[in-house]
Parts: sequence; C-alpha cells; structure tokens
Amino acid sequence: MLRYLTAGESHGPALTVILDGMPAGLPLTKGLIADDLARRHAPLGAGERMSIEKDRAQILSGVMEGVTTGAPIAILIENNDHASWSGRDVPAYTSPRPGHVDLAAAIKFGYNDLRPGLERASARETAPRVAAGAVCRALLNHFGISVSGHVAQIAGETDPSRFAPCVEAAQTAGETLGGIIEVCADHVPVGLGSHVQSDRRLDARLAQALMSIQAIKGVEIGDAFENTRCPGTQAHDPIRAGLTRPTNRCGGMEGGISNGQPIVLRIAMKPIPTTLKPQPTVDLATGQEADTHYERSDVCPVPRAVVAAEAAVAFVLADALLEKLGGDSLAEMGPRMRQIREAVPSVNGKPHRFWE
Ligand code: EPS
Repeated sequence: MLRYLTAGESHGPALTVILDGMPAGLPLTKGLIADDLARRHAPLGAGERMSIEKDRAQILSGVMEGVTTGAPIAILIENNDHASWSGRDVPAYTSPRPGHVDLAAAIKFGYNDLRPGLERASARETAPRVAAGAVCRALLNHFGISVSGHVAQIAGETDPSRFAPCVEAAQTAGETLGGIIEVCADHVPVGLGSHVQSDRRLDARLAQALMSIQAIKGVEIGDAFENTRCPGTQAHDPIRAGLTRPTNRCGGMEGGISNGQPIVLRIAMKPIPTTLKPQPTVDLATGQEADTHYERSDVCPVPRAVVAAEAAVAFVLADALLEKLGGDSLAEMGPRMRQIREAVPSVNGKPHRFWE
C-alpha cells in the first residue's frame, strides 16, 4: 500500500524521499516534519557534521494547501556541507574500515576509491527516512496511534545520567559506542498484519524495517530474549475475563498480528566503525596492511537514531493500517476504523482512545 524510496549521498547536493500511497486529506505542515528532523540532531554523541547541517525539509509534491492529495509526496533536504566538498580535491579513500560497507561495496561494484560506497551507506540517509516517517506518524496520530522511542542503554549502561560521561570517555579514548533503543507503539488496533503469509507478518515487517537502519544489528520483539530462559507456561501472556492481558511479554503481536496491546521493540546498534583510534586493515591501493584512516564521525549515534527507529516503525504501522482500512482518503478510512475499534472495545480494561 505504502512505499518509499530515498536517493542522495551524504555530501551530495541533497537527499530526497518519495513516499507513495498516502491517502488524501491528511493535514501536513513543514513544522511536523521539522520537529522530527530536529530530534535527529540530538547533540549527545553527534559529530561536527551536525552543527553544519540544518536539515530543512522542502515538500515538493503531494501536498496542497497543507493537506495531502493522495499523490506521491516528494521531500528534499539539502546538504549544507556539499558546498565545502564540491570544489575540493578530495583524496582517494583506499583503507576499508572493518564493519563498514567500504570493502564489500568496493569488491561488489569494482570501486578503486571507497567514497561512492560510504557516501550512500552513510546514516545521513536517515534524514529523508525520518521526514517520510513524520508523514506516517501524522497518519497514525490522526487515528489515535502513537509511536515513541528512547535510549534504553549505551555501552551496557542503563542509567541515563551515565550516558553523557560514557560518551565523553569514549570520545577521549578515540572510540565509538553502540547501545539499545526501545520503541513503543500505543493504541494500535487489533488485527494489523497477518499470519497467513510470511511477508504479511507484522513482526517480520517491523524487524525488516528496523534492521535496515544503518548500524542496527539486532531486533527484539517484546521479551523475546528473556523468554528463552523461561518455560512455556511463564513466557506468554495469560488471557483473562474480558479479554484482558495482565502482561505483554509478546510485545503486542501474536502470530504476526497486532493484539491491541502496546507494540514493544528493542534494537541493538553496533558501535560505528569510524573510529579515531586506528583499526587494522589493508590499503587497497598497495595491498599492504595498514591502519584505518579517520576523517570525522559521530562518537555514539544511538540518541540520534531514536527518531529513525520511530520512523521505521511508523512506516510499517501506517502501511499495515492502510491495508486494514482500505480507502483513498481519511474520510473513507474513518468509519472503518471506528468499526474495528468498536469490535474490540477494550484491552486491559482501558477503553481505546478514539480519534477526534
Ligand atoms: C556518517 C558520518 C558522519 C555523520 C553522518 C553519518 O558524517 P561526516 O562523514 O560528514 O562527518 O555525521 O551523519 C550525518 C551526516 C547525518 O545527518 O546523520 C556515516 O559515515 O555514516
């Protein structure tokens, strides 16, 4: 139903996204997108580049007088840093970083200089994804569904007051840090996704979307890893009178279908491979062992990735919602949503919040 494609390089003139399949009638302002793009600039762990970029989204199509038309929505974000790279004699980059796309892309595409691979692989590409995610979030919010995320852990540290000292210490040591982000979607109606085909399972679709974010290496749904230690009678969520569920170990999905409880996901971000402290590699220009070469990078992109993770979840949920409700406009979707909410009036004894 819903699809998107991005284009653009980290230091090219601009990044763009085309989001296709949004229904007509959704109020959309530049401010909505700007708020999410601003959250991607979370200062903790960000490199120097973030003070250069302003990430202003220009909506080029699909929105007229502040309302979606049903046509593809194209959004453009210019790279301020492009100006300082375009006239410059940039030296060839030939020492691949372990863990980065550098080596695999060079072999796959036959690059002598690693820059084309790293330019497109850069997490700067999350900027247009976040812009598209903001549109998806607006659709979900219209139907009373919210998506929110937070940093759950940085380098094993779970106390938020320790995050900044951890990141500062890593910076001093020339290191980078990874961590865990938790994303939660509330008021998701029962019945998004389906068990009937592998590519319709909501859990699988969410995992794919989250794993596609740069440096994400693991996805957990509900208490999946903790549950591996429990016997079956303790790993699930009892069903009680009134169809209430006292626990949510399954993270809001059973059999690949949303069950009306909050959808809870955790993702693991690796420490990014661009480290000031050198790592062993081979210089592809000489074939000799060498140290990795450092230009600049983020120290810990985990805080900045929270909104990218929310965008991935918002995209999948918006897609699954459109599938469930059908319709080309919000006006057509509204009555169907009301019907679905009324069929299962409450979860955990709390009434569903209806859209206004
Ligand atoms: C990135 C390297 C850094 C990050 C960048 C992702 O950029 P630069 O190489 O220009 O210093 O800041 O992230 C962004 C620019 C962004 O907007 O998220 C990388 O190699 O992935």
